[in-house]
Amino acid sequence: MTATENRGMARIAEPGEGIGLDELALATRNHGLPLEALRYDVTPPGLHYVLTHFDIPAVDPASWQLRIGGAVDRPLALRLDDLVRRPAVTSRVLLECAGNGRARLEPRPVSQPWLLEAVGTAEWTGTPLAPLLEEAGISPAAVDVAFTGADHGVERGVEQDYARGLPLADALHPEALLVWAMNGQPLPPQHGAPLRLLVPGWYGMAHVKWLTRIDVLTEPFTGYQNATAYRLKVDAEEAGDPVTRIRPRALMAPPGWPDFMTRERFVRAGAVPLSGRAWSGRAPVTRVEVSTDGGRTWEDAALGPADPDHPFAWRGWTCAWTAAPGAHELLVRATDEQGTQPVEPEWNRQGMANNLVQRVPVTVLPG
Ligand SMILES: Nc1nc2c(c(=O)[nH]1)N[C@H]1C(S)=C(S)[C@@H](COP(=O)(O)O)O[C@H]1N2
Ligand SMILES: [Mo]
Repeated sequence: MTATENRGMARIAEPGEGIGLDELALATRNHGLPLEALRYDVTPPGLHYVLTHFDIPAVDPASWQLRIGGAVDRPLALRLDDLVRRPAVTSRVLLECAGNGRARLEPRPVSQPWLLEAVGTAEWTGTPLAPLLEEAGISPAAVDVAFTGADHGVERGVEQDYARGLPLADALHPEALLVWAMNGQPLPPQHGAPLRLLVPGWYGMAHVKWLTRIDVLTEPFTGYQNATAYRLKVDAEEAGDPVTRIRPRALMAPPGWPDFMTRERFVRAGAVPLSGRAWSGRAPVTRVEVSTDGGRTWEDAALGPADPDHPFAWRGWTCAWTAAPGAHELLVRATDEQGTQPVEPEWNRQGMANNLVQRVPVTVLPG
């Protein structure tokens, strides 16, 4: 197969094949949340994960405009000043990349090789999308809304602007925002300056960065990032289901201290407080459980109260562990109103929406 043909295909790693230089190049551009940063309610600047398919585009905020068009009565062209003058809301929202956990799948889909760190929670400030669409006058025949970014590239042989379609009902949801600030500061270049879409509860790919165009469509959007990428499918030929809302997950801030190379953890015997975060974008989290014996037995963690002001943020949990000397494997799993995280991997060929439980090997040293 030629290199050009090969670029057109999603590749699955051969059995035992290690992470390649192409995956390493992606991993150094797209960094994750260091898991110890789970301690912060709001992820501090620079610690939020980043995922960018192509390059961070050069966007001049002075000449930048957002165009709203397609099946509308009155197309709009808005400058950043026009948007910032509109009613503003600040929303604390968790983002998670749909590829989180991909690197542990076997066989491994060759792509951005996330372990578990493709997550973060920020305070996003912007204006609700629905009133802008209503002002433009949505065609009664509208079904989808397409959001296009200023970034451009080639993915599996297809040259494209990064663009995603969203069902009209989701675009009209009062929580969908056009945001220009993150944690009280102008959006940083890597997070979509000057403006990005925010669709609370959805996996990361829906939150289009460097927004330039919004088009109301009377047919379902068939762009690459909806029709080809972000599909849950096992066989290459099947159409698969679209990736939408975030499945439940809990993560633990790994306790104790790490080994520099292996990241193996060490603690001293005795009382070891365990803590972390839990979330779901599809239903409220109802329970978090911890296992300190490799998944043989589980106990309930204390789940922090749901904050009605921040329904799309993560929640804290804590669990007391009395650690005895020896090797242990810690696990944590979340349950929401629709179900529990799987302990066995659920494979799909793009490695999407994989919410397999986290496992943290820990060596307990004599106290
Ligand atoms: N224009 C544009 N928007 C984009 C992307 C992109 O490559 N281009 N990546 C998406 C993906 S896959 C994710 S997970 C989130 C990541 O957002 P963050 O980098 O602000 O954490 O942005 C989404 N929005
Ligand atoms: Mo993503």
